[in-house]
Amino acid sequence: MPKYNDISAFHEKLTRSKRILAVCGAGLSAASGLPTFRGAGGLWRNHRATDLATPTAFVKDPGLVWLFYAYRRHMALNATPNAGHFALAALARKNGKFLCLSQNVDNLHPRAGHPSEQIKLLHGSLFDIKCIDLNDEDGEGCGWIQHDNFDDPFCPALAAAAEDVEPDKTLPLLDPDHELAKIPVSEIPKCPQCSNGLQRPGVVWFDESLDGNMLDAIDAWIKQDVVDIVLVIGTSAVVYPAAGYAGQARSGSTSVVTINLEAELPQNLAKLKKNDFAFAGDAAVLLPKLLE
Ligand code: BV8
Repeated sequence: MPKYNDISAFHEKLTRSKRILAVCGAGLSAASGLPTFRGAGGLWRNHRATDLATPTAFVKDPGLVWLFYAYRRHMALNATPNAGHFALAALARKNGKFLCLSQNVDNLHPRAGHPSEQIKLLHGSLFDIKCIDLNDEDGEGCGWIQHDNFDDPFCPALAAAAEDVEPDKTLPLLDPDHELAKIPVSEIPKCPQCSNGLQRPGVVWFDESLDGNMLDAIDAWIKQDVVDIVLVIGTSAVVYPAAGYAGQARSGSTSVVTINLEAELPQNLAKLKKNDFAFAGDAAVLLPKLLE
C-alpha cells in the first residue's frame, strides 16, 4: 500500500481516475486571508461565528447578524482566489466528470473561473440577498432573491462593516470592548417584492434546509457510477450534509484524499482506509502540486 502522503502514488491514482468529487471548507480560503470558523478565526467580537449563523440570531438582532455578514462580504470582496481555487477550476475545465461541492460562501470559486455547472455552493453565497419575514416563525419570506449583490457597504447603517483600517489597528467593529450602536430594524432594507419582509444574507444557516434540488442532483451524481477520488479540502467535516458526502461516495476502489493542516495527526491517520491519502499543509500550496 503506497504511503498515505506519497504524491507520486496519488498522481498515479489521479491519472487512472475519471469521476472526482471535492468537498471544500473554510480552510481552502484561509490563504486568501478569510478566517475559518472553528480555528482562531472562529470568533467575531466574542461571538462564535456559528452562533450568529442561525435564523434565531437574526430574528433576535438583525443588525448584529447583518454587521457580521457585511464584514464578511467586505473581507471577501477584498480577497482574491488563491492557487487552490485556481487548481480546482483548472481540474474542472480539464475533466467534465469532476464535481466540486463547497461550503464556502465567499464567491472565490466563481471568481477563480470554476465552471458553474461543476460546482455546488452548498451553503449559498454572501452575495445572494433574500427575503425573510420576521413574523413568520420559520422565517420563510416571500421567495424574493437577488444574486450578485456586491454593494459594500450593503446599506448606510452597515457602513462600519466596510471601513478599512491600518494594519496595526483593530477595526472598532472587531473590538469586543468597543460598544456597537444597536442598528434599528427600520434601517435594515426591506424586501422590494413584498415590502413586508427584511433583506437577509442568502446563506444557509444552521437548522435551515439546503436547496432540495441541489441535494437531489448531488445524490444522483454520486449514484451515477463509481467515484474514483473524493478530495476533502480544508474542512473540519462537522457540518452536515456536507460532512456526509465523502462516506456516501466511497466504494471499495475509492480514494478519499484529505488535504488539511491537521491531515497527518495520528487521530486523523487512524481513520484512513486502504486506498486513502492524507496531505498535511496549506490547501493553496498542496492543491496545485497534487492536481497538476
Ligand atoms: C440541514 C452559514 C436539514 C453560512 C453554515 C446530521 C448529524 C448531526 C447534525 C446534523 C445532521 N444533519 C443536519 C444537522 C444539523 C446541522 C449540523 O450539521 N450541525 C452540526 C454542526 C452538529 N446542519 C444543518 O443545520 C444544515 N441544515 O441539514 O437541514 C435539517 C434542518 C434542521 C435539523 C436537522 C436537519 C445547515 C448547515 C449549514 C450551516 N451554515 N454557515 C456562513 O455563514 O458561512 S456552516 C459553517 O460551517 C460554514 O458554512 C462553514 O463552511 C461550515 C463548515 O466549517 P468548515 O468550512 O469546515 O470550517 P472550519 O473552520 O470548521 O474548519 C476549517 C478546517 O480547515 C479545519 O479542519 C482546519 O484544520 C483546516 N484549515 C485551516 N487552514 C487551512 C486548513 N486546511 C488547509 N489549508 C489551510 N490553509
